[in-house]
Amino acid sequence: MKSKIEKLKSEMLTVLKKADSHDTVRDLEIKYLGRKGLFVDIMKSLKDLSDEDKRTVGKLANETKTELEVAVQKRYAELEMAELGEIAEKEWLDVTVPGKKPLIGHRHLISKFMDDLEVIFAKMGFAVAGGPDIETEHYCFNQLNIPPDHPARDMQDTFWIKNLKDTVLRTQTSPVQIRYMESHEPPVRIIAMGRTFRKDSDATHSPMFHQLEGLMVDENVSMANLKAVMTHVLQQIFEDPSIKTRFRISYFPFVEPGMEVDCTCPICHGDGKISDGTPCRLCKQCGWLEIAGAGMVHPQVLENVGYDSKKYTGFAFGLGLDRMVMIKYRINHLRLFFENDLRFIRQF
Ligand code: FA5
Repeated sequence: MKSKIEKLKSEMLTVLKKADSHDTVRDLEIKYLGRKGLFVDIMKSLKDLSDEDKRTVGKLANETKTELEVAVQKRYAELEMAELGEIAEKEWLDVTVPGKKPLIGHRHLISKFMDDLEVIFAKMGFAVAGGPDIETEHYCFNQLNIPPDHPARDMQDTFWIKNLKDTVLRTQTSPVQIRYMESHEPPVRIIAMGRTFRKDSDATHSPMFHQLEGLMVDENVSMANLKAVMTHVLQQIFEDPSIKTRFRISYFPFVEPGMEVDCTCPICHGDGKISDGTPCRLCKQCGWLEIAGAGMVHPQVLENVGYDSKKYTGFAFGLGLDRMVMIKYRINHLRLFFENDLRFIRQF
């Protein structure tokens, strides 16, 4: 019996030494020392021995079992150390190497321009409102006096959403006027900025562009207020107090009268030529730049949202933001804004 114990011990120690993974050691532990293991078989057969042998052999068996248990734990520890050593070898790092500087991005020129506008308008008491890019025909056209058969719809040919009835990518920020007035009583003094979409594409027209809508409604709001606001805002945008504005009659179905707002060219200051006498290319020598659509809110639009058009009047305007950024930063093609060429973006 003693030799059986010794044999089992040396056999287990031999295989244990060769075990090279945690799982293999675990398998050996179960095979030899587990509840149904080979050692238990030996313990069971002790009962057939004489009392004297039971004592001596039993003692040997217990000692050997303890010895093997210790050997198993030692092997686990050895394997773990080896594994840690391997990780340390593979994954070492030199803490003295200078760190890598993360690339810090910045806001896109158009987003920055929008932030600046928000500040300019906030100083005049305008709050910021918003509306969805995907708009219903009801808000984008009908409520703005542009029914389905109106020719003004042709000027804003746009993208209709398949499978969503009467839904378009908004062609203008003007629907925010309606949404805001429907949920607020006058006085109203808001701007709304965001993406707008049309079926357009050339150097000064892109399928996606940005607009800023302005709306002020109260008792006694007049054209004089519109002129003052537009002039002040344009002087602030171009950081030039000598900028002048002019208002030319035009047509938008949701304002009456409607007009185009021009401002003096920030390069030639209205002269048509720059200081050395060369013709101004930005304004094509005319001295003026077309900047916005505007007008007094049509009484029908006020009635559409439940306002009393006898009591309240208002003005509205819509600025094309991309064009303004092009003028301010002398950028010659709209495409540059959306191509994501970092050489362009990092300049601003
Ligand atoms: C409008 O969109 C009216 N909603 C503006 C308005 C608001 C009038 C409130 C009256 C009262 P218009 O279609 O002219 O108007 O567009 C306004 C500006 O958007 C243009 O002056 C132009 O700067 C810009 N714009 C229009 N289409 C494009 C385009 N495809 N790409 C870039 N900018 C564009």
